[in-house]
Amino acid sequence: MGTARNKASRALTSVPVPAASAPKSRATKNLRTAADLAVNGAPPLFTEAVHVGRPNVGNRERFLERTRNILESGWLSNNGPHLLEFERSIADRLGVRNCVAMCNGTIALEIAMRALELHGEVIVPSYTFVATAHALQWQEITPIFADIDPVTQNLDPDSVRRMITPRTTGIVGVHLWGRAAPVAELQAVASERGLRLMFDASHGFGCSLRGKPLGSFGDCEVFSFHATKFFNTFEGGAVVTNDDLLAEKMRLMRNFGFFDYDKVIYTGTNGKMTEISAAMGLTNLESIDNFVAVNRRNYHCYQAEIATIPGLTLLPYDESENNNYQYIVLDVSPDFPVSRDRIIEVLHAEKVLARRYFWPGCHNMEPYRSYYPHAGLVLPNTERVAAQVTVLPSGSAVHAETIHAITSVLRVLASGAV
Ligand code: T4K
Repeated sequence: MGTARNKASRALTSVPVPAASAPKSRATKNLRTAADLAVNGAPPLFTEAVHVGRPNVGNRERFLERTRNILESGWLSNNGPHLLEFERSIADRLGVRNCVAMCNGTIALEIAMRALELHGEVIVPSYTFVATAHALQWQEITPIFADIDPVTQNLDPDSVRRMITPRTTGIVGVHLWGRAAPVAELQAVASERGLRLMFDASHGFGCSLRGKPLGSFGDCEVFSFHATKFFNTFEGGAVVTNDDLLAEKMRLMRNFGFFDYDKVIYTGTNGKMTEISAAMGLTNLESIDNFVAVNRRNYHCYQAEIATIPGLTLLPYDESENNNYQYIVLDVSPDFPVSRDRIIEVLHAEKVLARRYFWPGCHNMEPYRSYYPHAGLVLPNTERVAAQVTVLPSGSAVHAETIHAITSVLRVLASGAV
C-alpha cells in the first residue's frame, strides 16, 4: 500500500453515500433457456436501462452547503477558494507537487501537450478513447499508433520503439481501465531517445503502481473527472506534475495565457474549472472509499460468476495495488459460441447497455482511417482486443442481483442455444 494513499485516507473522513436503488429486474429468477431471451420475443429482463455506469455522487447535503457558499460569495470561477482547496487536496492525495485543475480531460490533455512543446509525431496507443489521439491532432501534432500487449491491453514498449522516427517528440501512455501502463519500460525508451513522456490517466484516479499513486509518473499525468468516471466533478480534469515550471506554464495557458491583468505571454485557451465543479470534487473526495467499496464488491461478484462460464474472462485487477475497480472488462474468446457483437445485441435487448469500448480503435476512426488505411496491419493486438472486449455495467446502481441476472444471460449464450 502506498504511503501517500495511506496518508490521504487517514486525512479524509469517509462520508457514507445513500444506497442507489437497483434497476428493476423482471423477475427474481434468472434466465434459464434461449426462449427466455428478449431477442427471442420474451419481455426484457430489466424494465429500466442498466447503464454501463452511473455517476458516483457523494453526500448531497455537503455539496448543497458548498453550493450555497459559492452563491453567497459571488465567486463562481477563476481560482476561487473551492478550486484552490480542490487542487491542494488532489496533489496531497497523490503525493505530487502540483495539480492544475481544468474544465475537462480533453482540454487538460491539450494544454499538457502544448506546455510540453510536443510537435511533429507523438506515439500513442490506438486502443483508447479517441480523445487521447484527437488532443494531438487538434494541435496539428501527428498521432502515431503503437500496438498493445494482448494480455494487459496497455501499450507494448517494443511496438513503441518500432514507431520512433526522427520526427518523434514524445510518448503518451494510457493507464487503460485504471491498470498502470508499463511505466518503467516507457520511461526507459523516452530517456534513451530524448522524448517527453506523459500519461493519459483518465481511468486511473485512485489506482497505484507498486503502491505509488498513478499521477506521479512521467513529465506529467492527466485525469478526466467526467460524470462517467470513478471520481467526477460533473465535467472536469486535471494535470498533475512534480515540475513546478511546467505547472506554472499550464496555469497560465488555461487562462488564455495571461501572466498579469493585461500581459499575455503564451497562446492560451479557456481551460478553467468552475467553483461548482470543484465543490463536487471536494464532496466526492470525501466519499471515495465508499465508491471503491461498491465497485470492488461488484467486481468480485462478476468475477465469481464469469469464472464458471467457459470462453469468457474478466480482465483481472492486481489486488496488491490500490484499484478503483471502475471497469468490468469482459473478453469474449473466439471459442465462445456467440460473437462479442451478438452478446451486445442480446444484452441491449434485455436493457443491459454493455459497451464495446474502445472499438474499432482510433486508427479506424476519422481522420486517422483515411490517413493510415493499412494501420491495422501493424496493430494486430489492438484489432483483436477491440473486437473481443465488452464493458459490463457496474457502479452504485448495480447490485448482486443485477449481476446474477446479467450473467444468467451470458450462461444461456454459453450453451450455444440462441
Ligand atoms: N482519455 C480517455 C482514456 C478517456 O476515457 C476519456 C473520456 C478522455 C481522455 C477524455 O476525457 P473528458 O474530456 O471526457 O473529460 C464517455 C465519456 O463521455 C468520456 O468522458 C469517457 N472517456 C468515455 C470512456 O466514456 P460515452 O460516449 O461512452 O458517453 P455516454 O454519454 O454514452 O455515457 C456512458 C454511460 O453513462 C451511458 O450509459 C449513460 C451514462 N451516463 C452518462 C452521463 C454523462 C449517466 O448515467 N449520467 C451522465 O451524466 O463517453
